[in-house]
Amino acid sequence: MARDTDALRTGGRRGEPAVRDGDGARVLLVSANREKAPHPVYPLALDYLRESLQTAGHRCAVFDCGLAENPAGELEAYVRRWMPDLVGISIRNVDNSDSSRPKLYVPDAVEAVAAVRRASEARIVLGGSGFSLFPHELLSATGADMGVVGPGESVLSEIVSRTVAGEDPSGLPGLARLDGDLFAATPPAPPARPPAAPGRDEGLLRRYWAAGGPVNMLTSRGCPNRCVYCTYPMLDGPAAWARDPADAADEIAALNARFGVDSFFIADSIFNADPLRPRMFAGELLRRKLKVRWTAFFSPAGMTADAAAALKASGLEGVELGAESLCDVTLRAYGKFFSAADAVKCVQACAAADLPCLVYLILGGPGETEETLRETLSRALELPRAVFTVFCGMRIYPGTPLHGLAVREGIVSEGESLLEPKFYFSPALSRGLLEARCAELSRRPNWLIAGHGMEAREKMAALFRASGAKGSLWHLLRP
Ligand code: B12
Repeated sequence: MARDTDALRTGGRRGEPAVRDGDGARVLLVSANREKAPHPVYPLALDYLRESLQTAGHRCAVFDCGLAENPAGELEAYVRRWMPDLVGISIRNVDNSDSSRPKLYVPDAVEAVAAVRRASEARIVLGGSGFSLFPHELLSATGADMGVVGPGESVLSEIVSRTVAGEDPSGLPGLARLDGDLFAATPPAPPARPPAAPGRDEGLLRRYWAAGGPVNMLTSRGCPNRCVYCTYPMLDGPAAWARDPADAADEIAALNARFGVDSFFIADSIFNADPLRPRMFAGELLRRKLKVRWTAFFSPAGMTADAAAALKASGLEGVELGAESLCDVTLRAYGKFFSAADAVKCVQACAAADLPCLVYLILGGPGETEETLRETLSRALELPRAVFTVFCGMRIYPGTPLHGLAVREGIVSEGESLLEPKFYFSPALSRGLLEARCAELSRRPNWLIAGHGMEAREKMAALFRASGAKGSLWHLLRP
């Protein structure tokens, strides 16, 4: 599905052959993501990129592979008609981080680049979280001209301006290139402070909302933590910016009034990294008397029943809790700064406020033993009214402390590519035992365990969505 966003604004030339305007370049932004689970995710990155390109005087169109029936064919045809000067392709996911049922998305990106190449000689620039984690591998797999590691909004518009002026973009922050076997990348830019709210692509937004997933938005960027396996601080920087909660609430009010959207996913790395902001945000929503629901990723430390009640009153429909383990030994090995008691208190606080809570667990990572696993699971089974989402083994990402550990322990070798996912399983825990425990737990309706009956659950969720259910659905599994 494609949109010329200028045409949306002016009612003009969608799909017509390109006519040189003399006022900036024609940039096509492509989202390569076709994943529909747990819900189709609106390509928010493209709004940030488009906003900055249009501010710099360039003309933008958007093509979303996730909404196309025949993505490669439709993209090729669109490029032939729209004739972009440069094409930016966003690669959000490379795989689903699931050791038991790995799904690889790189072929979708390779297909998108090939489709553009068949239709045009336009420069192709890659970006997105998936690209940022594997720039060398993805430039090599796709043959794209260059890519941007990290936040792309200011860099992409600079690349476009320089490219149309016939200048070399070398040296721009995060610019990655592959020349023969020679890979070079400059350090990424910190995420630029965004506009109060990025302009949305109306057509896309309506289609995503009709598909039923919560609509995403950001209220902050950056992650101050250093969990051993996690990519967030690399993707977002340590603590980049936080919007005024009043601006964020205004964005919700505007999307609600304009599109009728009433379910939102705050896509911040950790929504309560600053413990004061959630209540300020909730206060702003309450002040506007909005009838909306929202969800976000929370860290356990500091949640009280009072805070949970205040957040619930503002429309928080569920806390997505990044606990990962409920055993202090394992939490320390995972690089967490909170304790098992913090996580338990957080779930209890949510239950006391009748606020649904989805607890994320990663079982079998570094430091896990039979004993630590038993401790986590017995605590989990005592938690009141929680839903669990469980991954077994840890996806190893380049440049993380886990990667270093995996090399030292001989689980992966030093220069080995991790694009095809590799997982760390604690050598001190039997895989058979872990599997057996997961198989048992997966019979409980409130335990979502990767590799254990998830296809059936995803089908069920798709049926619910087809019958009009909107927003996050996991809280329907709450005991
Ligand atoms: C929120 C989130 C979710 C939510 C999304 C809810 C929603 N409705 O939005 C949920 C929980 C549903 C989810 C699900 C999944 N997620 Co997720 N998610 C995130 C998270 C935390 C934020 C993503 C986001 O929206 N960021 C805000 C936008 C604006 O940033 P951005 O997309 O990175 O774009 C910027 C840059 O990348 C760059 N850029 C982007 N595109 C382009 C293009 C060009 C040309 C250029 C130059 C630059 C550029 O500029 C943009 C603006 O600065 C990231 C981790 C993170 N901190 O980034 C993981 C992350 C993207 N998810 C990931 C994964 C794997 C998934 C899943 C496949 C499964 C899973 N196991 O979680 C599913 C897939 C869902 C789908 N349908 O695609 C991985 C992807 C890496 C990988 N292994 O492939 C990440 C990076 C986390 C991780 N494990 O490291 N996710």
